[in-house]
Amino acid sequence: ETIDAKGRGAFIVVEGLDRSGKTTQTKKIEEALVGGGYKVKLRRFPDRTTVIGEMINNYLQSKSDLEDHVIHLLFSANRWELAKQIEKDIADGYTVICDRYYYSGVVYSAAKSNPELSLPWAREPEVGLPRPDLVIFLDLEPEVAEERGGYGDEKYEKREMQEKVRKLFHALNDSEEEEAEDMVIYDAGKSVEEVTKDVLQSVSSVSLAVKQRLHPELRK
Ligand code: 2DT
Repeated sequence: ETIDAKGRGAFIVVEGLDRSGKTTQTKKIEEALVGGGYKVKLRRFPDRTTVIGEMINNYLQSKSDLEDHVIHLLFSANRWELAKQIEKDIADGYTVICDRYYYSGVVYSAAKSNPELSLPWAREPEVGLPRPDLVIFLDLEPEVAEERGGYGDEKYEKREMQEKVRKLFHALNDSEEEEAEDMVIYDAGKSVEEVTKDVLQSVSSVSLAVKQRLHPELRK
């Protein structure tokens, strides 16, 4: 079966806690889609290769300190500087698979429990970014994450932060917001193979629906 060259690609986001296997699953999705004849582009946020990305990287590695709103807006700006490219890739028929997106953006900032940085405030700079066709959330208990060899050294890789982030991801999924419509939660505590099997079910059906134009045009 050939793929309609004029059709758009799907926009698929993989979100999850540290150690949930996001990067592994992103690659598995890529392999499966390429094997299925799709054109695929991988992306990740933060994209540390840009000037803004370098500022984010310094912050995450505690080489610089930034006020909570400032770092939040830099993460957002890092998406905006690449948004047009994502739209173009999708319009050109690429399925874009993205390791983290603004769901992490909103949830990690809100998890800081800064009373002046609420979740609705955090959401506002993201309004108008391309909306994914599917957001996979790889859910993992922080205890299990620690059993997997512990967290790294970056800013948010602490037990307390991970617990809050996890709660907020679930709250987002249970909310009335449009984010909830796009999200599917999978148990990342299973083996890599089992998680891949689960994830590919959603990915296959969404990619096929987009290809067959059963999904709306890319939304904002
Ligand atoms: P990685 O370990 O996946 O590189 O993520 N983060 C990420 C935010 O706080 N806001 C955002 O908008 C994004 C995309 C999550 C690095 C850390 O950055 C956090 C973990």
